[in-house]
Amino acid sequence: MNAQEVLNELKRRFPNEPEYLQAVTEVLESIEEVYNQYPEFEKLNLVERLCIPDRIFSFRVTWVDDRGNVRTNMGYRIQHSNAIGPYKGGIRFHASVNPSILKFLAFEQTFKNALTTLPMGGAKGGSDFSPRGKSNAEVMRFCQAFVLELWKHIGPDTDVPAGDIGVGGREIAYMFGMYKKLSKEFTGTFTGKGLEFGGSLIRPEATGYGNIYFLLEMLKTKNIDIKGKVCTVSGSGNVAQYTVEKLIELGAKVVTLSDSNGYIYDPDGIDSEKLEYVKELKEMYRGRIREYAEKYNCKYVEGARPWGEKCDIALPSATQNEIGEDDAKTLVANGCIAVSEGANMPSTPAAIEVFQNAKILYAPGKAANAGGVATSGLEMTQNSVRMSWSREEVDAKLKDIMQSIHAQCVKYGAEPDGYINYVKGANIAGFMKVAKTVIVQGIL
Ligand code: NDP
Ligand code: 2IT
Repeated sequence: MNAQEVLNELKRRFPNEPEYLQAVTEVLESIEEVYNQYPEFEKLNLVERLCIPDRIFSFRVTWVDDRGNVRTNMGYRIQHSNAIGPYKGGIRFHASVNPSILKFLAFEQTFKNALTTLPMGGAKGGSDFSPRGKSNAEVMRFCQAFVLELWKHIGPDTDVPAGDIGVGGREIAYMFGMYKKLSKEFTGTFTGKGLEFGGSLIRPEATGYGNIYFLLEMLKTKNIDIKGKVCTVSGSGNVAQYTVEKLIELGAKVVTLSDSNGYIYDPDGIDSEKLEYVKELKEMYRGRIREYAEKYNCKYVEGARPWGEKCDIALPSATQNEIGEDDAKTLVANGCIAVSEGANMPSTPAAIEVFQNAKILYAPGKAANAGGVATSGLEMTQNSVRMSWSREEVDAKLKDIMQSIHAQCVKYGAEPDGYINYVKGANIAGFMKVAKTVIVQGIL
């Protein structure tokens, strides 16, 4: 089967998995040209083998809420590929989690991890449990119940989970604690751990910082200075916060943040003091972004995303499909020159087409947000040698990795007119690395 036939077959077999099919379609369309140059791929059925995960675990998670009621949620771990290293990828806790979303994330993770230059396979897991509105004790009991099932399938050289939406330092610590108790071993099986028990400096910052390091590389290709640029950021969680932190440091002006209820617009720009408030609001009080607008007396728009606000650079950092075709048209019409994705697959295929047709700088998540998992890889290395590197060392390595990912995108994505198609570049570089490895390891 050629790439198009495989895609049709996947559509027939998994009709109820739109996010998975969306991610697969994007990759297969952009590798088709290269794929056709390798006739041996077809006989080996390589595309199908790379699109279907190695295995999927699903299980019931049973826990007790604060009122003594017994509750259930679904738990999942999708191990997509361990061709180039142990399975590696985050855990998402959000009411919307389902197999299609986790399959798209595990698939993307495999090629993203290949781009990092570090030896990591791809995986993703999670639950339809939402930590929002739950007490600390409830979150702890849920995390423990989740790991009671998950622990059998993970390990420092098998599969190493980390955070994602709804899973930050608090959840990782609870999961790590339970894993340690069950396995009777203190290992680096989770990344994003607290600094006191094996975590790496810069891991919390890494996805946001990495996205800006990637953005700087893109801007450099056009000799554009980031200083003074107006930026819109969506989300207000881990990725959004450290994206804003780096932008402030570099002299850019961030005017928006959001959560699932709405967005704030602060025309004066979010400064360091306001950002500290956001971090406290989100991490300690677990409040809503609306409260920012009340405190700083600025605009709050309920039920909307920030893409209608005029900006030079947009940094989607919340969730998948948060920029639709109309949003993309508005961004371009308002003079946006660059979109760099902190979130995974935040732009719909139609939105990506708008950005590329307008020839603006556009970086897909699997390239731009790879700094998070790359620094997880650095955490694994530090755990293996039982050492901790300094902030400067980790930050320098993160910068190097983001520059290397950018170079791979340019190598495989530069078009005859000079426009860099980062989607094509990232997909070809990631896919070819995994594909060649799968071939030499035999039919498995
Ligand atoms: P957090 O849980 O810390 O923050 C998520 C933010 O996005 C919150 O503000 C949340 O609002 C908002 N959000 C979540 N779901 C939705 C939704 N359905 N609609 C609108 N807003 C939503 O997660 P992260 O910052 O870690 O993750 C953000 C994105 O970055 C995700 O796409 C994730 O996959 C990706 N990513 C994360 C990495 C990491 O290291 N953490 C690495 C690479 C990518 P609310 O509080 O209302 O839910
Ligand atoms: O989407 C991602 O790359 C992450 N959520 C981070 C995964 C990791 O293993 O650090």
